[in-house]
Amino acid sequence: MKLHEFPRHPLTFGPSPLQHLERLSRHLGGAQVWAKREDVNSGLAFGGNKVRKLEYIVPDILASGADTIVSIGGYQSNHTRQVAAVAAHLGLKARLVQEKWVPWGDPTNDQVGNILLSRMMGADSRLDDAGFDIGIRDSWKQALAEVEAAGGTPYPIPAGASEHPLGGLGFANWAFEVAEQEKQLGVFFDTIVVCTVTGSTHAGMIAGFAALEELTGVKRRVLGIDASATLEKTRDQVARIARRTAELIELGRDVRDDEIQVLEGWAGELYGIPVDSTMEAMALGAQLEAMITDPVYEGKSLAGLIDLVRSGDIPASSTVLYAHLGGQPAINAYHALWDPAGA
Ligand code: 5PA
Repeated sequence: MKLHEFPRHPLTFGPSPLQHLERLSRHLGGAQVWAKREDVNSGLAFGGNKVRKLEYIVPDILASGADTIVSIGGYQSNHTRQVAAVAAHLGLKARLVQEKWVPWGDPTNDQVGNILLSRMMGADSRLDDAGFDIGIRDSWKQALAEVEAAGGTPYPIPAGASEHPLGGLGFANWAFEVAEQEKQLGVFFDTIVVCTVTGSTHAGMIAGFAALEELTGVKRRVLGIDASATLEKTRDQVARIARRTAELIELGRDVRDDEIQVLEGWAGELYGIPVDSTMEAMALGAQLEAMITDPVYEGKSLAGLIDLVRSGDIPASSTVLYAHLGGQPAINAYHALWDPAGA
């Protein structure tokens, strides 16, 4: 099937806004930097990148007759909050496994921000001690079995919806949305910068921009900035999902290796723990543009963009698009980073 033939259940306001980050661009003194704001893409509990992925998964959820969506993430998972939101919106239940993905000492880490929102929306959110891993987890399989044993009908959505067969479609479509907005605004983004962890956001973009390249002959760079700190797993997952999504939307050729670029250098040692470059990027975004980013994902990809522009790897002649994928609710669990009294 071609991409536009896949059923899509609308959960977003429409195309997400594009914003020219003029003060940040001037400060960096190189490429023109724009943002596409998935952090304000929906009215469902602050939106974010998972809402877009879920637009293509909801028709399958509804067709399955399930009454409970079962998913997984860290304590401060944005993904599980968006699953809880979509479940509430559809009148379904959500059973969420929240693992201890981040060794972060804040005593409210499992109480505020995303997890608070999920609970407020009625999700059955349960903590699990397991550490970070983007793969398929036993705790998630067990939650599925428990829902069934209790007489429910579960619908499984793995971490970040990435391993779901339809998980790449939302951001494949994002590429076409960008192309449409470029026409309206008279701009062209030769480079896209996106945070990547479970992989289907970046992978979907790779498939979508490859399909666009087939139609127009125009190439661009889609740079994934690793924020997993488990680089090889993320790289494998991005490549696999990009190829799977390309096949699904009938790209008609293989995805080339040069189209799959997951860059390292900004994740730090551990998923979920900010480093100096993350802190500087978050401060620049907030203080120059009032654009709020989080220390787990978007602060790290913004740090990547800033360095690539400063070093000229993204040249001054470029117009670069930063995909802001959301994630702000988690900052509540990281308040110590800005506490004047120190962490
Ligand atoms: C997440 C993911 P992918 O997982 O599709 O690579 O997206 C990375 C990403 N930015 C980027 C934000 C704000 C994100 O929330 N979050 C996960 C979560 O559980 O929230 C899937 C890890």
